[in-house]
Amino acid sequence: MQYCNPVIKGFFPDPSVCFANGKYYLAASSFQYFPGVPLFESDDLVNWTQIGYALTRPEQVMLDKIESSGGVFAPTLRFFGGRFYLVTTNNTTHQNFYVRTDDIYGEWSDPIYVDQGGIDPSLLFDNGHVYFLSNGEDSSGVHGITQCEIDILTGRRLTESRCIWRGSGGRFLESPHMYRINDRYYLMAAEGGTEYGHMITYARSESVWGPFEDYSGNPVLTNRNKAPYMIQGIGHGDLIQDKNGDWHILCLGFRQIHQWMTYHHLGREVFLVPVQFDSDGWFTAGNDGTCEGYYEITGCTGQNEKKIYTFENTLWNVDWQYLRKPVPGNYIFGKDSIVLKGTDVTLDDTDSPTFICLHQRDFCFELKARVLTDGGEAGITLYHDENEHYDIAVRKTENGFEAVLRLNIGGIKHEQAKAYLGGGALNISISADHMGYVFTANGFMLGSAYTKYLSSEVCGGFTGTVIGLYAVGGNNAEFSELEIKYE
Ligand code: 6LW
Repeated sequence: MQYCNPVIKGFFPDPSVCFANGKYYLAASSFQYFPGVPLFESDDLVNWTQIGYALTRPEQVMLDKIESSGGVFAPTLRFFGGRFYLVTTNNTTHQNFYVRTDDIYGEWSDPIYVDQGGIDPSLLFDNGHVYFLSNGEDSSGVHGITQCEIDILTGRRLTESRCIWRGSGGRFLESPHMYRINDRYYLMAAEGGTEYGHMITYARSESVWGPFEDYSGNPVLTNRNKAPYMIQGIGHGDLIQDKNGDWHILCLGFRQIHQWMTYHHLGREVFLVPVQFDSDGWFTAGNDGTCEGYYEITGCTGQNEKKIYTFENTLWNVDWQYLRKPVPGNYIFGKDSIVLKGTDVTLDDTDSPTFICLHQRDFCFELKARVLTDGGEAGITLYHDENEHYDIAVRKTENGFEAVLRLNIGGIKHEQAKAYLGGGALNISISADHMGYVFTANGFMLGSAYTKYLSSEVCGGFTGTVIGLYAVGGNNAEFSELEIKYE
């Protein structure tokens, strides 16, 4: 069957994948969002359903008042001996740690810290040993992919941290994963930085400590010379063999808003690329080392994407996320509605406003929602970070309630339009395509805004656009009748 990339749309970067109990499981980065590390399951590597998060308790990860794009960086998900392990970095506190669980649908353990620096930690379980890899400096100050052996029960280092590979020469060598395949060790990594020059490279060795021989065709996968193709930034991936014996890389990439507009606002998404091993045990990926939009796969019978998101067909603890360290008492969950209690913390603060979001999953959607507030301000925000967000809301002023559209771009705060209302209720619609958003209040168009100002090229950082419900100002705001319908 032919499938279409990306296989997970929207801001779910740095995918890592494992196979357990007949299913595939995938983890992604989450930065300042809580709960941390979204988890997905799949029967066929093409259709992915979110099942929850690994870091569900504030005690597991410090996100309080952290910078945007700080917090939880690239995770690695592994399954060994009936147990799942999820290793990641809190890049704000510069700590590498892992959590574990026997039930991926349940709670994960408290963090177990590993005394090795760098980011993008990974684990290899091999022959009674557990190796911990990250990018960074080894004990002698050599920079590259660094490895030590650990005691998996305690996280204690059993060896020195040693640099085992310095990459193929690209900048930002990161995302190491080691695999043992047919008695060889394959070390795959990313280079070039997570932008247009991003790429995947690898080397192999007879020993887990090297020396590693570089693949002569590196980079094995990149779209860096594929402009003006819509799919760019391909890199940071994990290798997996499917149930039919075929190999694939699940990696990140992003979709530009237009062939000649090098902006992406949906964040880095998940792409599935076929891998072929040759008779000498070297592998190639994609089409001459590039990632395309469509590939064939066996063992998959159809690609079924969820097109409509409502309060009724999403789960509060599976699909929704907050910023940083949310105050649980400010969220009252209903079956088909939610009440948000606004505080003084606003969307412009690097703190935890009363805010709950879904990721924007594709370019084109029609959103509808109803909000009723007894004061303050409440509405919907298309949010990239505290500096760049578009808010449509109802707010109370001295003269009564009004609908407002506020565009925040790099410190510029512009109120596009205001309309006086008879009360605190507002029907909001947002219509989105590749280029822009159109905002409507009670059937009247308030204004529009470009998607490109919510892009990573404008805003910087590692996150993508999310659709947030929010309340500010000591109010109670009820949201109901939410529908986000993707094209
Ligand atoms: C991540 C690094 C990267 O840790 O971006 O794409 C960083 N690669 O490997 C943040 O996602």
